[in-house]
Amino acid sequence: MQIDILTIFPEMFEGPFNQSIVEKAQKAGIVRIRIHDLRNFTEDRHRTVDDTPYGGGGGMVFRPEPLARALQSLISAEGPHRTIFLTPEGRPLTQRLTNHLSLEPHLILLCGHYRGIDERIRTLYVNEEVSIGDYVLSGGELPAMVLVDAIVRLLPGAIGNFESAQSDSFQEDLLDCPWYTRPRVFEGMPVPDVLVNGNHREIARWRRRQAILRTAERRPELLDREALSEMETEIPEARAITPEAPR
Ligand code: 9D3
Repeated sequence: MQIDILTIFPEMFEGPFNQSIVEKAQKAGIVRIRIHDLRNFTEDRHRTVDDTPYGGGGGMVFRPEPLARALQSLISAEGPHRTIFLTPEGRPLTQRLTNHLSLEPHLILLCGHYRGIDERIRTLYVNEEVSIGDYVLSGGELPAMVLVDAIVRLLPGAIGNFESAQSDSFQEDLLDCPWYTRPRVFEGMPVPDVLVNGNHREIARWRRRQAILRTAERRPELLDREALSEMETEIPEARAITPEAPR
């Protein structure tokens, strides 16, 4: 997969992409990530990326020409691409969207800013608008890093054991169960007996039950009909927590 990121703050990306899974995936040739400074696509002496909005109003707006020049240079003749604009007005990022995007051969990420961008760039060049949640950040750079991290770990070979990415929390709409390691008793708190008894069928049942209970308590909206019917038959406590039939 090829990922191109267009930003006015290229230095922000130096840390996160040179650590852990994303770094290893790049070294293994699973993904190629390139960061591009929007200012390199300006043609004036002051490398101006923004201008005042038509019709007045407070802020500034990214000029269309440097954006178009940059995006055109990133669109490759070889294969298809998808241009994603990170903006608070985008569709909320979910695991489902991440899964779809991980199948794309070439993503171009455009980082938004409080300044906004000329609407014609959205119409002419942007295929998808994505937000990472309903809170205000100072730019689309951190959201772009979040999106890249979520996608790259799904690419075949990026995680030693691909099974672990597939069975993750949210992949199946359930929160994770509690986990324990040694010592057997920590600050007076013992590890649940079921986990040390060695009955693996019983352990699997306990973990599933804990995951359902925790989901019912913390994120009842995640429980689908299937989990609900399992709760109703096996775990009446969870039924009491869940307020309404979800979805
Ligand atoms: C006046 C409306 N503001 C939106 C709430 C303007 C505005 C503020 C901050 C527009 C953009 C930004 C910077 N944020 C992003 O570019 C951004 C973002 C975010 O703030 N939250 C969640 N996801 C994203 S993706 C890009």
